[in-house]
Amino acid sequence: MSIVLYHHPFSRAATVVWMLEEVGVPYELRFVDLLTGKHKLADILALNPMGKLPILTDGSALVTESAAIGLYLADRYAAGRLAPHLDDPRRGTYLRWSFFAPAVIEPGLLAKAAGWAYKEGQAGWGNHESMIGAMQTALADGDYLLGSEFSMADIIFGGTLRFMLQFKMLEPLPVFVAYAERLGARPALQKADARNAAVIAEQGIKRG
Ligand SMILES: N[C@@H](CCC(=O)N[C@@H](CS)C(=O)NCC(=O)O)C(=O)O
Repeated sequence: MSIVLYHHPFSRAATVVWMLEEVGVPYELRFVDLLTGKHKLADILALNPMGKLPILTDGSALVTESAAIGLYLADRYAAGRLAPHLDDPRRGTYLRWSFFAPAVIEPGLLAKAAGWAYKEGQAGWGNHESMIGAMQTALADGDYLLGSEFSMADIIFGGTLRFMLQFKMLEPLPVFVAYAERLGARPALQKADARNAAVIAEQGIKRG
């Protein structure tokens, strides 16, 4: 099998399983035991010097960073379906919200939860209220970020939003909750949840 996902079900790799299920390509999951530090051993560091998951290999291609993995998979295997074509004007919106999740939502909500002191004009995530406002704007024009059409951007942005809601790091505004529920109803997400649950059972692991 050409696609290998280095995976642990309690990591962002769980969302990459959802990406792969939406894309619909065969893939192998290779379990890396984060709980016993296997991600800091030489074989993993050779793939990702950060010693972090997820890591995806596809033949000779190597991709780390969840958002980059999503964009890679959509361009490579689902162009025109999960990623607008390069000359499609919606490509700007697609990239905009795909980058917004790791660049703004993740650090912004972490900064708030941890009570970091920072200068709003210098931090790329700005202030909390403007971030929440931007997220509402992103979801204002339809069921998905591209309106009526689901795309990989919804997995990247929506996966982060769902995680942050689940761990109560994001206020449950009706627009966020409805979007999270819409995503939760997708068969590919349910298949991914089942696949992640099977690994949890197989490995006999529990959340700390
Ligand atoms: N920016 C990275 C973050 C990767 C990351 O922090 N992964 C966590 C699991 S979700 C990890 O491997 N943590 C183990 C560690 O850092 O020791 C991405 O989006 O893929």
